[in-house]
Amino acid sequence: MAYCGLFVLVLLATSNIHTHCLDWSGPLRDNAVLSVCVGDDVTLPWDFQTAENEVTEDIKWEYETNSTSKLIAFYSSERFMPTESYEQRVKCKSNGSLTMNDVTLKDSGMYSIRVEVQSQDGVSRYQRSASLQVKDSALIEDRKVHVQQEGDAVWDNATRTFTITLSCGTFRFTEDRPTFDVQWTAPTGGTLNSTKYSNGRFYLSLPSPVVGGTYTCRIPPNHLSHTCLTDSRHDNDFVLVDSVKVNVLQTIFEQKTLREEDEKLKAENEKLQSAVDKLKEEDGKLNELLSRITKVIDQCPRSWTLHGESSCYKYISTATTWQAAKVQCENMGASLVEIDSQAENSFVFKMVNSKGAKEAWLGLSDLGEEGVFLLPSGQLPAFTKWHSGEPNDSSNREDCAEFMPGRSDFSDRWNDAPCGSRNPFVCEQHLLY
Ligand SMILES: [Ca+2]
Ligand SMILES: [Ca+2]
Ligand SMILES: [Ca+2]
Repeated sequence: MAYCGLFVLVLLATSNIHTHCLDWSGPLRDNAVLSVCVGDDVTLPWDFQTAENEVTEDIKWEYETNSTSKLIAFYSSERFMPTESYEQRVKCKSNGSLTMNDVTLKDSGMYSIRVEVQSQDGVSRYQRSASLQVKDSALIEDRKVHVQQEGDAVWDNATRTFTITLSCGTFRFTEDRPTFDVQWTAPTGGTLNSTKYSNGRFYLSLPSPVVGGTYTCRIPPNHLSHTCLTDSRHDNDFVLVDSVKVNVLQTIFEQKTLREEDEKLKAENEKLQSAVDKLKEEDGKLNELLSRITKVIDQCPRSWTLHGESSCYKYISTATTWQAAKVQCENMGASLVEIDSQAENSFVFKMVNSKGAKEAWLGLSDLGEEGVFLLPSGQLPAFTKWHSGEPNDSSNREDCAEFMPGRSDFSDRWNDAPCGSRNPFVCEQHLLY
């Protein structure tokens, strides 16, 4: 080589411009880098002309990586011969140049041609090399990005969200996994990330509220595949999401959900109501049972008489002043009888009348304030049955109420009498329950 270069210089200097040396006529400079995409055909344009005094003895085309060196083709008996592993893909294009069809990522590496020529000066060897960089062409046949909306909007009852899914593709990566993520642009100008990748398509979920407008998908510009697009104008595509349609759908779905929830609530309400009814029924049964139990358990003490559901009565025949009678009842855990109803009045009157009492004390007096009759408990009576003209506080000294069975005109009606008089009386004891 150095000898030949020097020879050319010498020839140029003597103005004798004639090729006495192998000439690389192809456009490719030595150690050039060739960029191609997966699936492309590539030409290694090492076209050369031998000088008049040179005869091609041998040509070898080789592929090299860091670890291996492989013969692609060779020159034998003035014929071009691809090696077995390349014979389907490699063709001689012209003298020295060759083409390789349908390149794959595995074809990346260093390619070289070694030429051996014979002249009268002996054997000369020439070499050219090129680096082949195969880019991952991620796209399908038409090498264009396609964006579309995936079916209708989907409403999720559980989360009450409304989703529209867009997809961008279809990609075919030489490895199974995507080597990049596409770039999505929202109508607002913001960028969005794909939520899923499947079978060559990137998916973008738009959650509610969905913003209507144009969504764009593109391959990242810095990715190698970007230059493998057939036309850079097709490096992105867009889809229009109709905001009016989305809003109408959203409203319809929300109303449907509300209706369903309403019906669910109604059903639950009915269930609760029937549970309440059942409880009421059981409560009634329990009350009935309780009153039966009470009747069995809560009986009046011996020598006391039950009347109504809640009181026991005892007639004390010993004539006593009203106040002493009151204390005596209290000492028995009872009170001087308090008449609360006509039924009780009749019962107590019959009791004292049957014992032959002429008069009998009742638990009612105006000792505290003249004219204001109170029960021993201090309460105003809920029921009274004074005889007409009574209470008359005769001689200003009548402050305690009594029955007067001895006076037939009084019947079961009441009179006020001097508290110091001595009368039989009735004590009333309330049953505890
Ligand atoms: Ca009473
Ligand atoms: Ca009085
Ligand atoms: Ca009186």
